Amino acid sequence: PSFADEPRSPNKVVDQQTRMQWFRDAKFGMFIHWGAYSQAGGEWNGETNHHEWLQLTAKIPLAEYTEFAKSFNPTRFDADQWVKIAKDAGMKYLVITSKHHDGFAMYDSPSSDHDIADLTQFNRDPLKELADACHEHGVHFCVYYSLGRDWEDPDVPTGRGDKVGFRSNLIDYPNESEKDFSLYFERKVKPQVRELLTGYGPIGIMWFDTYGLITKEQSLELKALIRELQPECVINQRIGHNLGDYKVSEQEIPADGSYDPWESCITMNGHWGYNKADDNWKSPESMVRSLVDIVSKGGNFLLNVGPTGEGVIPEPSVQRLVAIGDWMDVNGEAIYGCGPTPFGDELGKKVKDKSGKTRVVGKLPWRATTKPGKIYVHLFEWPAGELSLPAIPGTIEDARILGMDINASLEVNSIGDRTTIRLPDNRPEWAIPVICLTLAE
Ligand code: H79
Repeated sequence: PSFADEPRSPNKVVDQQTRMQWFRDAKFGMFIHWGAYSQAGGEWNGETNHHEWLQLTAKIPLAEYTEFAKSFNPTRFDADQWVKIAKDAGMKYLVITSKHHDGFAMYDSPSSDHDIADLTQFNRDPLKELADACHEHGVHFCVYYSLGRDWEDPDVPTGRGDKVGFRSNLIDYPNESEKDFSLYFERKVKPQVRELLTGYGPIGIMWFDTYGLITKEQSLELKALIRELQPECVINQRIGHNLGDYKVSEQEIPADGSYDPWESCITMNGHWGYNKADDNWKSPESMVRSLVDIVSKGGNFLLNVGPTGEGVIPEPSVQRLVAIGDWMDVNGEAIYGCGPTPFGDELGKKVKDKSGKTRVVGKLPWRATTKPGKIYVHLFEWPAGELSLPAIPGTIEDARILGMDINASLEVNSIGDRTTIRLPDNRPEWAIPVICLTLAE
């Protein structure tokens, strides 16, 4: 595919619309939380509820965590296989943790010795292998970078949101008055962002996390650096100060799609990083439902996997991705390149209850997506007999269920300002069937 082969053009001016086009069309991506912490599988001293925050939640001093990181040896890691799993699920981009809050870089970083190359026996660069596999398979390669937290760096102040005494940085570097975020920014952030944008080919997104401590000047400088090195690279809003290209929603789907563009990042069970004790897996159907809900509100779905310390994507995640891929094989045309619902009534209304909390009431069990000449109605429940829709912006030429017999056109009737679609008695055997409405020119 052309985007992967095309060399980036430093300093070229790329307008926002052009930069965001692939992202808007892609809709579905894979988030990968993988680092030294993955080895523990969430377990430390008998406690099993840890995750990518292990260093902090288990209160491990930096020297001890560094020793632990040295044994990271993901011999079963196969970049090609990971990218194939993502691609077969219908995912168009992949975001990998290049450095999480522990400050441990998952690539050979010349500006830091707290990285996989300097600390471990694993004599490979996972990021390079993933970047190459993505580019070969036509998947946009994207990078997560923890900006506001780095528990290895002596100069990152303890953030307002962190409980005092709970934070690793505070354990190892307790003297707050000696910390200077700008030293960290110059010494580590800028060099590493440059390394990522110059050593791994085209980067689809620079996905920053936690921005509480960065100044507006620093966010601007970081943005300018990215624009200079890879003008086509998309930047998420967590670069700080509202300077990103799109907004991120974490572990939730907004009630409506009032931000544009936006993305929801969500886990498959209760954790981002690998936790071997967490069997609380979401069903494939609920994840397809989330994807449809998000796309009907104009957003993207970034769905997370947490590979093991050996480098294996857990089997329950793989199984679910296969099932999602089966749905996408039939219904992908109602997802990719689609815009939000032309209706809106189905999303319900926000109301404030007595305690002042906002709730959404009156949601309907279907979602709609659209592209020129088409409206797709995704059915969360199968209505008995017929489906009643609000006024259609156009005239329906044809209605049919994606994946069903191509001759099975459905009967459409207009009654007042509503449209009804007669459904066959036998529903399709798969969950969330999609009705494709073709509009007259
Ligand atoms: O990378 C994932 C999280 O580790 C990261 N963002 C996503 C994508 C993240 N950084 N900050 N936060 C999430 C919000 C803070 C959550 C907390 Fe907690 C809840 C901090 C303390 C309570 C989770 C549970 C982390 C420690 C205990």
